[in-house]
Amino acid sequence: MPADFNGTWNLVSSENFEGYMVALGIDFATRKIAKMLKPQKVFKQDGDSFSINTTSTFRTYLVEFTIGEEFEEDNKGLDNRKCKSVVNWDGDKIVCVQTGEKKNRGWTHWIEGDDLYLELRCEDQVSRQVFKRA
Ligand code: VLP
Repeated sequence: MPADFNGTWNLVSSENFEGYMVALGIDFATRKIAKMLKPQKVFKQDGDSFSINTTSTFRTYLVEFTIGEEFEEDNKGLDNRKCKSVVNWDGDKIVCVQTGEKKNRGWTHWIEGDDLYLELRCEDQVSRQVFKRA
């Protein structure tokens, strides 16, 4: 049985989100707003099919994918760069590789206890976020 990410998750802590946003080239004014946000993630998972809807008072971002199937990602409302993305299982973690202009871009999600973890990577920056069930 693979991990079950289904549910609604609220951000409770964040580390080095600023460094990640700088690496992505997000402007100062947008970073100031973005780092105050407490986004919520709604995961819908049916086997290997996922949607992750990240919502906040400022912006919303929806990504839908099937494990192992490459897709075009537009990152609209984030850095607006397009990339080719693919998500795979690594044990009970889901690991996304986002191939495009930015080196070493991607993210990993996993569950530990009752918490959802997210590691965001871009170039030499890593941000870690923790979410709790709503
Ligand atoms: C953009 C960069 C903040 C900052 C400005 C907008 C949508 C894994 C994955 C789903 C992400 C999180 C993206 C963070 C990009 C910050 C608006 C924040 C709320 O999540 O769950 O694609 O990539």
